[in-house]
Amino acid sequence: MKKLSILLGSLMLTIGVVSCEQPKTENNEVNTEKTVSTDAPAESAGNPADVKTDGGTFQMPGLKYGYADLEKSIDAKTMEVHYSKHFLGYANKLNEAIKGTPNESKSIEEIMKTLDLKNGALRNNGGGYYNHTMYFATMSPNGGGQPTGALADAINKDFGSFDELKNKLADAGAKQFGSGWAWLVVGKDGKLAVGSTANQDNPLMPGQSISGTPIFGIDVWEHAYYLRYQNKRPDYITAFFDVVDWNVVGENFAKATAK
Ligand code: MN3
Repeated sequence: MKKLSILLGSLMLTIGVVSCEQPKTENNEVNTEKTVSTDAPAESAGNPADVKTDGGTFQMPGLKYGYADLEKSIDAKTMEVHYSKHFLGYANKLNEAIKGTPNESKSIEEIMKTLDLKNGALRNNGGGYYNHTMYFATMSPNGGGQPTGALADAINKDFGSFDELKNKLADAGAKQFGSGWAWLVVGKDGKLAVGSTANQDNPLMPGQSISGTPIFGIDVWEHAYYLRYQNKRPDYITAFFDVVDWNVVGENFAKATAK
């Protein structure tokens, strides 16, 4: 009897361990594999070029790649929903928010710099438009690798190395509480700096903990990564570096430092 209860006890323990721990790791692994190998092609039916605003000052910028082309880091469905639903929503609501106001004739950068933080619609949707324009433009299927030229020199000077910059960006993204963005900016002093902002705020807006001209931003809202990475934001950030187009970031750097 004693033997039986010990046997039963250890059996229950085994079941307990299996049912508690296995799904965690297995689900994530299965999801990742599934997304990469089978789901993605069928889901990549949408065409970014078909995504248009309802009219107004600001339009969708388009993508230089298809939704499924960044599969190594981000699944097609996430890309499609992010661009054709979230980004489009910000663009339409931004156009609504500025209709009939002096902001209609301003650039998005000017709108950000002169923003009244109490204007919630303009703050969220103007920020959403500016941030996502930069985000989607700095990704490429041929991304990854390292920055070159003047940007690489500045990174080495201001951070010590490219790896150190990546660590700082990953840290800023991981530590941002709730939804937000991790940024690489050129500060007023001409130096590169890393920080984060909440929601759709950005370093062009007044009153942020990091100030300057953004040249690169990582969207750390769950909608940017949840399908594949679930709660593992740091894994998404690590994978994101494999699709960063450092040439575009380099162009942003050149513009930001040209004045
Ligand atoms: Mn987003």
